[in-house]
Amino acid sequence: MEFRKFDSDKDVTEFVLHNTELFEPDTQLTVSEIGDGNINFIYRVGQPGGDSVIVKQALPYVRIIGEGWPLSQDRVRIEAETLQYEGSHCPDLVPTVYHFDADLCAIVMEDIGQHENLRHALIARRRLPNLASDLGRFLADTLYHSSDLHLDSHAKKELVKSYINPDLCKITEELFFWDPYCDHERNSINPHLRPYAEQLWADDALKLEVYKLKRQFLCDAEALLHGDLHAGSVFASGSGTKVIDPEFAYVGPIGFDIGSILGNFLLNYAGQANLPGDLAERRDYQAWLLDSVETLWNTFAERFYIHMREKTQDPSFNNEIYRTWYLDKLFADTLGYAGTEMIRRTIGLAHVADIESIEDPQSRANSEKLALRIGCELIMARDQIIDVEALAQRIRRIS
Ligand code: SR1
Ligand code: MG
Repeated sequence: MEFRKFDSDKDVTEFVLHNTELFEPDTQLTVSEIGDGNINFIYRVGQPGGDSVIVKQALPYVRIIGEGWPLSQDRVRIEAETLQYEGSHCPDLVPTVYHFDADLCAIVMEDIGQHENLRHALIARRRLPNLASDLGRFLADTLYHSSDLHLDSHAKKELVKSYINPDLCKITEELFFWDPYCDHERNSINPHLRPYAEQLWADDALKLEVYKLKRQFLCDAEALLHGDLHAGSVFASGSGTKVIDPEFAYVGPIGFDIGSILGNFLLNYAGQANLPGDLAERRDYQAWLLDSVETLWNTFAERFYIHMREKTQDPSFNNEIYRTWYLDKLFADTLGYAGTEMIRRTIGLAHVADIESIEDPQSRANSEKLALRIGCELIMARDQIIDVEALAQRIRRIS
């Protein structure tokens, strides 16, 4: 069958009814288009007041740009397979995939509508008790089991092969590691921040470190990454967490995933300096964000270390000094990628509402300056910050 975009509600409901057994065949379903992302079309399909599912369809281009930015639809196969892989290790932390259709480039999956998008939750200063430990567990379990520490040599190479994702990787290569470090037409810069962006473009020492992180992103096939683990890719509630949207998945450096999500906690930290609301409440929330960063990293590190010590087939990991060196390296990579996420979300193409929703441009620039300062520091000092407590201290000092 040839690809065609769903062109009516009936088209979408028939797709669900024909391909799943979740509803009786004659059920009247309603459809609403709920996508607010940059790339795809997302529909909620369900019985009014009853069960519902999500349908995601990938078009051959970037939704917000149009046909001028073509994009491989293989991304939706990669997303479906990644969700299934992640679900095999953390079934409670990802939506269940009910059906994947390669011709229509569409997935039917569990509706996680009872959870809130993490970005909105962070902006509203909600405290989510399980969030940081859930994310640490998600990262440790999905990354460890897709790395050379766990897989045998042939299985690992097969994994690399089936997750070759050049179009989506190219977006990251450009938007993370190139555009923000020059006066690129895709950048979007608050006029009050422009002198600081220009200063950054002239900072050769910083750019050298970013080139090194980019080299690692291009070459370091360490584990199967989610590939786009920002706050918009996480949904959370008081009782649980769901990670969605792994269409950027590929086999890359472990620190990229951990750094991306930590960078988003810190972007919210920078936003809280100037978001509306009581100052004491915002400061308390910043403290909660730093605690969450610590819990996330510590949960990841403890779990990953136990996997290394108890499960790996690679005899190198019988050596404790090597295990510790490996975790220290992951921490430094994490800090570097957190820094690049913060910088690209501040002066690059895709900004975040945590800062963008600050109405007054001068106050927004103050949060943006803080994000740039933290981002640069994480990149430049990533080999000197010895642990996550030292990281939190350093951030408190900067702000
Ligand atoms: C054109 S895509 C812009 C950004 O949206 C995605 O979610 C990724 O984060 C990408 O960098
Ligand atoms: Mg996305």
